[in-house]
Amino acid sequence: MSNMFLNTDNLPFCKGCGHELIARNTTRALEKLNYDPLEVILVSDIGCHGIIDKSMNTHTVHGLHGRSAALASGIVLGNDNPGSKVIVFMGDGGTTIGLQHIMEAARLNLNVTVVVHNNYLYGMTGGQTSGLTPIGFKTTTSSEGNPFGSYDICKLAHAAGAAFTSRVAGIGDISDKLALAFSVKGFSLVEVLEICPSYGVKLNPKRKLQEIIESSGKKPGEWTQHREEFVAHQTHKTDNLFKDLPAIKKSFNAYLKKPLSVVMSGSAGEGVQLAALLLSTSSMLSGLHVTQKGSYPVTVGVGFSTSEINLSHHYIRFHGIQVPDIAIITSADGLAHNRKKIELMETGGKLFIDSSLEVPSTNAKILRYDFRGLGARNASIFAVLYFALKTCIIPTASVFSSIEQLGKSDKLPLSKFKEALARA
Ligand SMILES: Cc1ncc(C[n+]2csc(CCOP(=O)(O)OP(=O)(O)O)c2C)c(N)n1
Ligand code: SF4
Repeated sequence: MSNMFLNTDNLPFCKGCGHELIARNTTRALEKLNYDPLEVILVSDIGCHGIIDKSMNTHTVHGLHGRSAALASGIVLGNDNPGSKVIVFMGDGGTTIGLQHIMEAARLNLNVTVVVHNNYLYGMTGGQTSGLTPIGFKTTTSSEGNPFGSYDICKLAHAAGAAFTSRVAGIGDISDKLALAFSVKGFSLVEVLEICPSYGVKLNPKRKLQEIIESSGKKPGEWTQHREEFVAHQTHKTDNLFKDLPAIKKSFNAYLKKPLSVVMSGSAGEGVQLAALLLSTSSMLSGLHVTQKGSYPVTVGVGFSTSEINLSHHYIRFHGIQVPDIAIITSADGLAHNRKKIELMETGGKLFIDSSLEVPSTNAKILRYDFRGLGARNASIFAVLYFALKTCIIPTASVFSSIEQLGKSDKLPLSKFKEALARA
């Protein structure tokens, strides 16, 4: 791991992509400025640059295409931690799509830094022309070379009122240049120029970055002006959203040697999210820290329903799960949605799977059970009890207690569950 801001050394970009240089130099700049990762809020946009967020130890928010500057503006206006730093990552595509949002943040001089990853085209969707593609540059939608000139985003933001803007060639160590922008009180924007190896280099094989920069007429530079940053005077503070939630008191003991990641998946409408909540609650009743994240299609009543849960004796700073330690699969929808993850599971992992399902190839230990035999809507909930019984990580009593505490005792066939547990 290269520094405290990254949770991996293996960044997700194509080989030679300038986005990696920006990501690494951003983290280096933040280290130089002595930021704690949890003081930094990274708002990423749609595009290749945005896939960095899973690798960051900072707070991350993934916005809609072109809207990340607007999201960041809202965060700055609502956040009353003056020590925090809000950074926006955008591609040249998103910058063009959301130009007005950048102008507004610059006009108000909000305390945000926008880092424009200008690789002169839309990377993620196959290399189309954007408003920052220079004249003559070839893209998949302008095979003869872009016939139009590009926006000068630095000068536009400067004219709108940005305290600081700069244009930088994405070569070598640019961490000081980024640190300069991050230290500005008010709106700053850094446009980093790069070429996407997968499309830009292939479509413009003889051209080098320096030459493209020269001929584009948009050379590196800095534009500053003295303006007071805009600080919202909050007239009303929102109460802590957790204030009315009852605290969960430790009443059981967990047996867990190291942090554990669990993926639970079945079909929408079959109680998977409730089962995940029961696993989370019973784990907290057993003294563990827990994160829980649900995902399902927008058509909430059909298709898969998945929940990712992390359990640990310690504070959990990263809740992403790439390959789970435990997978609990109760239907064909859940299996289809998680097949790849299951295939990557390692020896030592455990796959709890309904006996009606075909078992995918995996190194995980297989535990089959007729969960659906207790009724489709009870399958995932009983699977949580079965997981507790077979792993002894949390006691089954903690699961029954969570059922009671969440007011679900009348709705679930508890005696049927107990009988099935006695037989299992
Ligand atoms: C509003 C909207 N329009 C289009 C898309 C499709 N889309 C996804 S990524 C992308 C290109 C991103 O290019 P850029 O912003 O330059 O970032 P890069 O991939 O180069 O990092 C597009 C057009 C989308 N997700 N949302
Ligand atoms: S497609 Fe281009 S922009 Fe996207 S990761 Fe690969 S090199 Fe980078």
